[in-house]
Amino acid sequence: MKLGIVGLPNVGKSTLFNSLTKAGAESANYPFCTIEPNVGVVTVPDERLNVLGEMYHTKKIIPAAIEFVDIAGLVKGASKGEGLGNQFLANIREVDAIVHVVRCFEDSNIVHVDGNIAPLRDIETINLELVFSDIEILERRIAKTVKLSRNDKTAAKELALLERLKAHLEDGRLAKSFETDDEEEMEWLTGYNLLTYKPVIFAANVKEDDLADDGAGNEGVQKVREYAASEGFEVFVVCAQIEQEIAELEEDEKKMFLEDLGLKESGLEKLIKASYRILGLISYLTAGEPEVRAWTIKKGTKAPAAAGKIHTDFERGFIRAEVVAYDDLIACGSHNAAKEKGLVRLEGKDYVVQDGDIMLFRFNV
Ligand SMILES: Nc1nc2c(ncn2[C@@H]2O[C@H](COP(=O)(O)OP(=O)(O)OP(=O)(O)O)[C@@H](O)[C@H]2O)c(=O)[nH]1
Ligand SMILES: [Mg+2]
Repeated sequence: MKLGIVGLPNVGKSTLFNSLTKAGAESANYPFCTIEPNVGVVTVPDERLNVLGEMYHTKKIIPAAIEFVDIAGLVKGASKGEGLGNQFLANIREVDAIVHVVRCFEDSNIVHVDGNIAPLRDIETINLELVFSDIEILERRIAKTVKLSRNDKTAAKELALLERLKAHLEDGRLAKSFETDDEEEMEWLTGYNLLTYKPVIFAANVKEDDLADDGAGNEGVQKVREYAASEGFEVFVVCAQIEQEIAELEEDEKKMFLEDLGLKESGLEKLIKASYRILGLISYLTAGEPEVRAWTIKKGTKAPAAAGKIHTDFERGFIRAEVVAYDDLIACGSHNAAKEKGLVRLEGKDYVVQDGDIMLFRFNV
């Protein structure tokens, strides 16, 4: 899973990126601090892995991982070369979802490129730049398709789609709200990798005081929430600066620090949960003495495709899977005990893998 971070300059993107990835990217109080993209990987916290690790006396625990890409800030007119331009958006064309950092904190010491705190205006600015960047992609695609379309029906159909899509974006709307039930069109639309077709998670960056009530008392956050709800996007409230401090603490110190702030989980945990939700992801697990590991799949994935995450041979030569639900395994205390109780099932190729399933694949190639 890959997430790309966007937002205006100086809103806390790199601060958040650092707190998530501990990658130590440069962050400073001036716009356009980030020029070259920063890439970092974080592991997905999953308490179940540690429990399994103890049960199996495991040598190695491998959690699922998420890659973050932190890029330069966008300003109004970036598509026309303002600020650092918009070329760097190419670095996030391939991400699964976008984390859009919106400044919702007042601090006269931290420069806001547009002069004052106005979350909805800022969102609009960024959205428009993403839309313009998508239009550029479509225009290139149109130029390629025009010639082909003269004596190729499929190309002509695609050209018509491209023109409709472009008109939609030129109205200032996101590709995500473009409607079609034609399967071929849907496939094309997905294939263009348009930024405004991707799911968005807003990170409302607030000051420390706004954390305890999850931003309820912050008017800007409320507006972001309303907007996000209308588009079907997620919001999480975070204080990037505090997150950075939390990230530097040891595990037990972290818990105490969060409790003091009246929080149950860190921003990273909130973000990961939101990403899983928005992308429809779950984890299945594999467990044994050599390693305990989490594997990320889409909800609804069947056993062979899930096996393919481990190795393509597992999918190609899939015979069946031995499955036990995490809660059953823990309740029984061991794999053998679960087996005796009949809780270890044999499942075939139509089995839909569930979150927390502990899987063992039988295959033959
Ligand atoms: N008060 C306060 N300051 C913050 C917070 N988050 C970030 N900052 C400060 O804002 C400034 C800019 O932060 P960066 O993380 O570099 O911002 P950016 O969005 O990556 O900026 P560019 O790379 O220039 O686009 C730094 O001085 C941060 O310390 C926050 O939650 N509260
Ligand atoms: Mg930055």
